[in-house]
Amino acid sequence: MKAPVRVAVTGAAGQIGYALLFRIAAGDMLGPDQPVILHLLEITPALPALQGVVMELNDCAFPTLAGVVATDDLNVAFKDVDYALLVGARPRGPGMERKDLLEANGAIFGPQGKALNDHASRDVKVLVVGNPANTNALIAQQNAPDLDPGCFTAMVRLDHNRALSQLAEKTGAHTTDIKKMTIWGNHSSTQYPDLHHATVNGKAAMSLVDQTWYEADFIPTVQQRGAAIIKARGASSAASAASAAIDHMRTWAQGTAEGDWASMGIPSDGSYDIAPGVIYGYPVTVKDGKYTIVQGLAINAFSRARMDATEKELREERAGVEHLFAK
Ligand code: NAX
Repeated sequence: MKAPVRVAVTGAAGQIGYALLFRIAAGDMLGPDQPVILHLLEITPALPALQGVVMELNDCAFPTLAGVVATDDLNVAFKDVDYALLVGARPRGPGMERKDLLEANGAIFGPQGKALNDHASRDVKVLVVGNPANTNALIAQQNAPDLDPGCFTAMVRLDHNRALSQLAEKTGAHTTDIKKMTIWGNHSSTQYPDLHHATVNGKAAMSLVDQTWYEADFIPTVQQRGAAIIKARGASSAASAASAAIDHMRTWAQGTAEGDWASMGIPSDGSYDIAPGVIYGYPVTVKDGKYTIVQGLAINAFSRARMDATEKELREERAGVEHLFAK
């Protein structure tokens, strides 16, 4: 067994938290030889429920669970953490405008960014799941001036996995037969799931499906999948979101397979003419804990228009939260 690492999870008593913590503790995220100490953050009223979750975690007697810290104090939650999964967020209430939502989440992710800045490991890997995930990640990053901006990422892996599942079903393949799936942009309905570079058993995905299915079926199904789950289940995606968060962190820690890539929401460096700084979904390869944007992909006019539309939304969101950035 390796020395334990510290993993913070916020919103730990919520429904994604309940699907996530047991898998992290079981070694699904960092491997069966990597013990973890969980740092669980909740708001004060949820601490009794969180205690119940801690009791259950202990009752699993996981070989890879080396300790649990449960707290409502940011400074305790992020002390020396190597990984942070920021799940807890303010949901959109009735009549709430996007501006109010961004503002309410700013009040959560600004202080969390500052606490990570002050207490976390210097190469902490931060994944924001709580929506609006990309812009929440930006707010946290902009309140953590002493950390590398690249420490902050947002989750588009659920969209990536949904796209794999749709394409696998359409082509009669398994998701593991598909390589080079890409989600560009925002984790919102403007995201662009791009099949132009994907392969199924080595064949170009676009040669196996027609443009009408791609445009009228595949893209909207992936974009609207979250709403479809809420309609069917009466609650938002939880187990699949938790699974995607595990995938995102495992890829970041352990790397991408040769000949494949993953989609991650990361700070734009201007690649593919996306505004620098916004947290944008890109295809990335990962090696030794560092992600690199896949370069040189041919972008046709269809893709360009969709990549620009989701970038525009992210620039607008950024303009709405700039006053929340640390000076
Ligand atoms: P729940 O409402 O079940 O749980 C959220 C938990 O966060 C609650 O226990 C709440 O007490 C806690 N919380 C709220 N403010 C907090 C704070 N300041 N510090 C610590 N904890 C806090 O929501 P759940 O279904 O678990 O979803 C969590 C977030 O994930 C939501 O914002 C949701 O929109 C987002 N999602 C993101 C997805 C993605 O792909 N990026 C997909 C799934 C999900 O919709």
